[in-house]
Amino acid sequence: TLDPATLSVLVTGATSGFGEAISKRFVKAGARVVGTGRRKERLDKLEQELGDLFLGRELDVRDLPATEALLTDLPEEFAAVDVVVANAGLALGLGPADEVDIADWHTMIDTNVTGFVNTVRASLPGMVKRGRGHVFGLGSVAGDYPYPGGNVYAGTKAFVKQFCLATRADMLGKNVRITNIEPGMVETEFSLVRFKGDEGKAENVYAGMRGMSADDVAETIFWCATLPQHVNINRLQVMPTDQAFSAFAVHRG
Ligand code: NDP
Ligand code: 8X3
Repeated sequence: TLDPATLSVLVTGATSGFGEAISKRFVKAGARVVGTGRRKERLDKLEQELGDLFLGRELDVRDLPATEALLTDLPEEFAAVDVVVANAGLALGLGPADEVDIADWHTMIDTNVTGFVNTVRASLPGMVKRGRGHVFGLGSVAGDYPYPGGNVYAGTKAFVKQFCLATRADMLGKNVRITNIEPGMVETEFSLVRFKGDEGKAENVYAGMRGMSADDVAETIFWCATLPQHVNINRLQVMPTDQAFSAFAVHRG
């Protein structure tokens, strides 16, 4: 397996949820981690908690020049990024497509699609040059199974999936691995963001079931990243045991 202590990792969206747990998991194993997000105070707190192996950088992934500058301006010990977890993303709303606010759709597309490809595009040339790399895209079961109210969020995650698979084809022969992680329900700030701060609605999503934790997702990614370099997990779908599939819906007039 790959020695995690040799890895330099970039995690977008490290201020909460998966990104925070992923940063902690890699630091615990001795990797160097650059964690990004818009909330600087949370990055400062993580720097204090995790010490010299963690570097926090304020970044809005929608800003391509800032993303490119981040990659080129890293201190030497963090600069040779060989694992990128393009995790920053969000859902906004769960309403039907004919009613929701189109501004929310644009924010999701700008973040989950444009911001996501900004991160990947800015990272790939260095990895290809160094002949070693691994990119993780945070897809979702929402990119595989349609559900009411998923509309644009689901569309962005289907994009992440197909982009990861197609980019994997581009990376053939370059020793750069690409993995699309597709989690089901995980209790993070995800639903709080989706329901715009409504704590009751957010808590209801996970009420009475055993959801997965951000640590479960972090462990999954850590496992994929530390497999021997000749092994590429293309897609990994992971759900809580208490979540499964449903039948087709039928409208009877
Ligand atoms: P959280 O809301 O807990 O974390 C989201 C992270 O994304 C935060 O760190 C936030 O940082 C960051 N982020 C959001 N917008 C931007 C932006 N414009 N620029 C930079 N960073 C941004 O949610 P999760 O940890 O659950 O979600 C992480 C990823 O996993 C998302 O892509 C989500 O779609 C996906 N996912 C989540 C699932 C779940 O059930 N929780 C299941 C499947 C996939 P900040 O606000 O500080 O910028
Ligand atoms: C988040 C998982 O099922 O809430 O991507 O869409 S779900």
